[in-house]
Amino acid sequence: MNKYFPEVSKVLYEGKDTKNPLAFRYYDPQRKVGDKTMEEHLRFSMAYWHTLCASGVDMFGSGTAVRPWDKLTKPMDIAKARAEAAFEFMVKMQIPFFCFHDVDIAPEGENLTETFKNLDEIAALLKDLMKQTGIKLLWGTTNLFTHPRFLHGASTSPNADVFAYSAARVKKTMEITKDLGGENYVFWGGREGYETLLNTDMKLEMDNLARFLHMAVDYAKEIGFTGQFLIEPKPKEPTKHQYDFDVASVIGFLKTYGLDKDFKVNIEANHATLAGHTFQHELRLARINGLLGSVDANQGDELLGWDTDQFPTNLYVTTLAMYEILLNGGLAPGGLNFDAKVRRGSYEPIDLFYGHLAGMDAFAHGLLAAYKLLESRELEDFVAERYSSYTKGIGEKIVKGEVGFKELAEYAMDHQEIKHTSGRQELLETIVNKYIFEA
Ligand code: XUL
Ligand code: CO
Repeated sequence: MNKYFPEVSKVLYEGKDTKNPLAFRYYDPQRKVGDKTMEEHLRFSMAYWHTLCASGVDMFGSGTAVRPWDKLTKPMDIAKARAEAAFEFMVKMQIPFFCFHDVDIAPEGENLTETFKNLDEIAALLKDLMKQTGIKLLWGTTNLFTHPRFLHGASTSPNADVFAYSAARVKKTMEITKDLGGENYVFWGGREGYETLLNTDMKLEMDNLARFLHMAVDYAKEIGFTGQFLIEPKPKEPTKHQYDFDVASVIGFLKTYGLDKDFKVNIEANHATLAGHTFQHELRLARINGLLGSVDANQGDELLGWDTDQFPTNLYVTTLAMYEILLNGGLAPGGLNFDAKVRRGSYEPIDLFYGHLAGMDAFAHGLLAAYKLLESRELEDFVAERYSSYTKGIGEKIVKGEVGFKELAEYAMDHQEIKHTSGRQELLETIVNKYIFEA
């Protein structure tokens, strides 16, 4: 496996002082952090679409990326070359998992029969490459948003034929995901939202989205697919308003429609910021509700209000993300999938290595800092003390449900002088910084 990236050999851990730009400074896969290795904690995954398929096209210009595997002419030959390039890349980068949409791995045919035939052929090749390398499938998903047939959505389309067609595509991708031993299956609601309420039956669309997900759960049971189902929230893009807006909306949706036992969430950092939340907020909300399943690791740009899908390099953010993930007891069977692409100006194949390396080291550093921060209990002890009024006296009675407004009003009459304590935000930020400096 040395055909598509001959200029790069296996990227290894060399430690923080290395001058080698193609070596890990922090990611040391077999290093133990607590009772797990870094590899087990982080469960890194490559996104097939950004790494193998993205060409660097944007609203103002055509593709710039130099991708030797795309030089062939027949679509199926390109698909095979992409698969080989993908595994060469993952082996060299020491990435143990990958994720794909159906259309990333195989071209669509003239009709469903041909499309499924193409998928079967490439899935067999992937299976073989997985066997040769030990690389595993983190999740599969179906692209129900690029083709014009999905212009009004998929399961939320006003056209029932689109609903049926979408079901056929998800059914097939689920079968392939199962066959490849995929550990999860993701639903990102690509165009499951609306542009204007003037032409939209919101109630029917949301009911249909739930019907579609119930059918997916039923079919998984029927074929014995035991992977975790995940919903990936995003507030907008491509539609003005997506139904899976953020973690809070998804929790409400899952509970309303009786789907909360079958789904968890796949949280993407850039989607969190588009929704006006921090990444940590979304991870926390999912975690405390028992729904944190997996992560799409990337970051946006502070000055741009769209989904730039950049490689994650912000150590403050990776540290606080790993803090939530450690408190979650890890992500398995989920993982950290780099839903990230190199910038249009970073057009050479080697830039794919620099991008993933930056993200892997940023998360490995975040893991070390977060582990020490948690071990110290500096934040936990502070927070416990801050809420200690609920562990005794009237607070304990509130928590235990022993008092109502009448008793509280009586109590308040005798306790009108309120004594606060400082929130000490700056002190706590200094503590977090200390663990980042020291990692
Ligand atoms: C789009 C996005 C998708 C999903 C999978 O913003 O994040 O790539 O992760 O469909
Ligand atoms: Co994503």
